[in-house]
Amino acid sequence: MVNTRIKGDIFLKKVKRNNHKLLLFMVMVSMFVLGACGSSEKDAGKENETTDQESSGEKYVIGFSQVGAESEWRTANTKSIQNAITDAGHELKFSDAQQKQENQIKAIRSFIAQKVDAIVFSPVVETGFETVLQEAKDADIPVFLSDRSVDIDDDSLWVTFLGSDFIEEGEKAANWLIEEMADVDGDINIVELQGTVGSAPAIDRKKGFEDVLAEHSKFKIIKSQTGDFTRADGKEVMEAFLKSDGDNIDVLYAHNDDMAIGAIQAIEEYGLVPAEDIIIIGVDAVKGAFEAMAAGKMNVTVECNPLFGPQLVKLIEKHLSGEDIEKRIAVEEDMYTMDQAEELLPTREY
Ligand code: GYE
Repeated sequence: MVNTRIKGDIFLKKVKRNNHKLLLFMVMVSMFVLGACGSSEKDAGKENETTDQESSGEKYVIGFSQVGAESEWRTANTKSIQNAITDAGHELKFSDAQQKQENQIKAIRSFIAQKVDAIVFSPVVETGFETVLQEAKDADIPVFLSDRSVDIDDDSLWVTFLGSDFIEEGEKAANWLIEEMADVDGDINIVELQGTVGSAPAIDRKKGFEDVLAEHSKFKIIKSQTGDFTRADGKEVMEAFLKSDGDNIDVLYAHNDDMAIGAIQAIEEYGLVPAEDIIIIGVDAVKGAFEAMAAGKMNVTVECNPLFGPQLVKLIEKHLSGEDIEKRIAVEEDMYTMDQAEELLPTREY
């Protein structure tokens, strides 16, 4: 039987499982439409608007150790932070770690040796940075954790962590799926593409998703493997999933949109219809996901806003001019479904 999509909020989708064919109507949830503007660069800096006047006007040297260039999200985040630093008149020392921890440790040591005024650090993984962060502290150089956090007990090793709540993102993905599948009886088989092993977003997006689904026994995660947050790996791992589980897969949960987009290609090459035969859930809400959703190939993406450069720079200026700032600052986020994609695509900033 061929699936039929009805334009508008309601569409018909077929879910295949254990040789049974089930039909279900799904009401696309429009409550997520609220406040799409939460992701704008302007909003990201809103919290600290008043500090504009308070800022001492001093110029600082800021070292920025970035994870890499693995995704659309990362590219947008790098630009946002670089521009915010230089636009404010500060000097930027930038290092791309190419997703390798040892490169980050070297970069931070080099920033310390150069006696920068502050270090911005997006840790590729959560563990193994105690020693180098202690070295920064001993040298009296404040460290600002950006985007990803570390799993270290001594929180005096950094000033603040500015980034998203990844557990909440995983929970949002699971809650959307529960609602979407409310009328389906029987097992729903999920494959999961994890982000970089040991990274905060991979650990937390997995946990948030699993914890919510644990209360609903029909959801089964039948395969879960890393795709390292890249399109190429997302495609390759999805190919392997399809090879072993083919027509049994009902849902793909990808920890970022790039992996989802790579997987969509694998699904099409395998001869299945993405977003119909297999429901596709991504995270980030990058333009590529909006394009895939507008083309009817992806169902939903949970927003993770990378445009917090201005907010971060204000925090650095505040701290260096002696003001107190909170230890944890979250970025506000939303989520978007296929039916919103065409309308919102032109307004997306990343
Ligand atoms: O979701 C992914 C990127 O740390 C939030 O890293 C970030 C994640 C983002 O590679 O696309």
